[in-house]
Amino acid sequence: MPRVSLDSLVEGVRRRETRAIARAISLVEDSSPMRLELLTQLFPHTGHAYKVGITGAPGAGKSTLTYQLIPRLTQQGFRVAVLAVDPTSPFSGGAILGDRIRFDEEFREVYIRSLASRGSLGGLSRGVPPAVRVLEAAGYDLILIETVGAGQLQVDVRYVADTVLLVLVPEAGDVVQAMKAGIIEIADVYVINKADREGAGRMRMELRNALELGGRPKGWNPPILLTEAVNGKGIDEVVAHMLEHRRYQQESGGWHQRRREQLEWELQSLIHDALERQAKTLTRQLFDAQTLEKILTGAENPFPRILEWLR
Ligand SMILES: Nc1nc2c(ncn2[C@@H]2O[C@H](COP(=O)(O)OP(=O)(O)OP(=O)(O)O)[C@@H](O)[C@H]2O)c(=O)[nH]1
Ligand SMILES: [Mg+2]
Repeated sequence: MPRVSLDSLVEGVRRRETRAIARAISLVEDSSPMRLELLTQLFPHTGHAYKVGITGAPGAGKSTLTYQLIPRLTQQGFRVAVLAVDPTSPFSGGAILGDRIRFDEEFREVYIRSLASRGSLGGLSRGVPPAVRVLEAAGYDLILIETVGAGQLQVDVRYVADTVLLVLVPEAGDVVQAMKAGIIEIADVYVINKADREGAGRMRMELRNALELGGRPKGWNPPILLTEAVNGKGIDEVVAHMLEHRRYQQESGGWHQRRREQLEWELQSLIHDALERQAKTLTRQLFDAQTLEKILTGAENPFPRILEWLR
């Protein structure tokens, strides 16, 4: 893209034009060097948004909760955007699309975007930090990031969010599942949604016990809240505890530490993507068609070549 159109793209983002934002996010989602040029220009306008991760098993009620949070946060003066990290699973892909339409109709001021999967599980949320920068440059100051259930992806949310909400449902085994996925330790606020169903109170106790056994480090004591997202019940408390967690971190110095971890993770992801591109080229350089044939017949050993390159 020529310089002029990159400049006008940045201007469009700064003016909060929906099309420019969408275009910019697509550009930074891609691992081309172009994304770095765009990020270079956006950087001075970024870094200020409060990022909230909403994670949990498929169908736990993350989107419904998000839908309930938006008007309350807007009322508090936040300019809200939503990123839904979509693992393009046949179960959730449609749901996110459906959500989008519903969102778009009701909240015209709110920007909603799903980020596509790029294959590998670990790479799923790598598009999030650059997309966040685009949204920040556009003036959004609270970004809700919905990530669906697979283990690594859920855990990665810690590196993109300042506050992580874990949405559980009162079903036998949900706490155990979350523990196995390694998500229990990283949540800052626990939400037991669908509290209209039986067993929510029991689950709260079960979770509290699990957390005590886990021996969390001293400091923030994560609340366990009951909600009925479909009925809007308990949502005000979620907002209050979310913002309380932000305040706590800012006062305790945890904020700065966490931001540094996020930054390192973001940069590592970018470098990882860049190296991945280089790996393809390098492989072809080190191993041309003729060499591959030789290796297949056993006439040549491939590994010393890589070793030599490493040295
Ligand atoms: N009974 C009950 N149902 C709820 C509640 N909250 C959400 N649901 C329903 O649960 C279903 C899933 O809700 P979603 O908000 O789409 O869940 P999600 O976690 O975003 O789902 P994925 O994005 O597909 O992982 C929907 O049918 C909701 O109406 C609740 O508090 N009680
Ligand atoms: Mg959803």
